[in-house]
Amino acid sequence: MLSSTAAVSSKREITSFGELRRRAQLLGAKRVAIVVADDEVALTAADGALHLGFAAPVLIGDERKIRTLAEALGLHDLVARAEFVGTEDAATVAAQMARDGQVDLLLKGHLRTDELLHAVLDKRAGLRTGRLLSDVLLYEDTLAGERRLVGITDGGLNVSPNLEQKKQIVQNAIEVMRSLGGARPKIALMSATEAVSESVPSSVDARELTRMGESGQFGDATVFGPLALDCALLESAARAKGIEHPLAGHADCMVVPNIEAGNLLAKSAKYLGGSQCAHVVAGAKVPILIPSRVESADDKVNSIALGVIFASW
Ligand code: COD
Repeated sequence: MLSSTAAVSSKREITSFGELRRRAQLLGAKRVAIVVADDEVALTAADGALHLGFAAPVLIGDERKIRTLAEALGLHDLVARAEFVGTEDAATVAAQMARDGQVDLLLKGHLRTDELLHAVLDKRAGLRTGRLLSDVLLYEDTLAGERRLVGITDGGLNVSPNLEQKKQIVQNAIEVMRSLGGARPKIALMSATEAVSESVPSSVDARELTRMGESGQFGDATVFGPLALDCALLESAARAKGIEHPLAGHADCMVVPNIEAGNLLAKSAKYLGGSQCAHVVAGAKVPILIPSRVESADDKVNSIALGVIFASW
């Protein structure tokens, strides 16, 4: 990944999935490895991102199966223009290609998340950087009256993070939000209450992370909590509870206490709130996309756009 303040971060903040895709288009096609590519939705998304101009798909796995499925789906242009890499061990080969700079990001196809992550985390051949890997999901939020992309982390990887792991989850979230053009991302530390209580461990961790933020450990970002959901996203709720903080009601990204909370919150935004989504795993040598099997091709195109932007940041 380029660690620069290149074009994307200097531009206006991205506030919708339409804009996310347009910004990815400006960056040109990145090489997207589809890991075990004989997957209908992943192939459809790869085709979509190819035609939108921000992906050069590299289809990895059983070449005969991939071609047969893609042709059956009518994706003839994808078959003609994609690169094929035939292998029985797609996850290992994809990680190797990413390490060697032959692909720019990975998208999970027809395999389990943990199978892909084990190849990514392989000590010798994987994509470790020494940092924690964590997933940041975006949804379109309209609670404050205008549309914007809000993050939720980590509902995908880290089951029950300790304080040190949460610190890295916050750092990854800041990077992802900066890649969207947020100059000083506002990171909310989520709990069930705004009061710190020893009997609610997430509130104690939130207080420690807030102190770290105040002492400058997270650089140019506002990190604050504990906050409950209403006070993180609604200024009126924060005001009603007397919380005087510039972040309250305006969170750009919510750091949840554990995977269950993140998973429930993200799926609520999607299924109860009706938003599309996009998500990316940060902390590895390249962005990794681990969409769930039920996410639509549109969601996966959004995730590819996010991965392209994050890879270019
Ligand atoms: N970042 C960096 N390194 C990690 C991480 C991480 N998030 N998680 C584990 N590691 C390293 C450890 O330091 C260790 O060296 C090695 O990987 C193995 O760690 P274990 O034994 O703790 O973990 P595993 O091998 O049992 O599993 C690691 C997974 C990331 C695969 C696991 O945590 C997992 O399956 N997470 C949930 C993924 C998932 O299914 N999500 C979808 C549902 S929401």
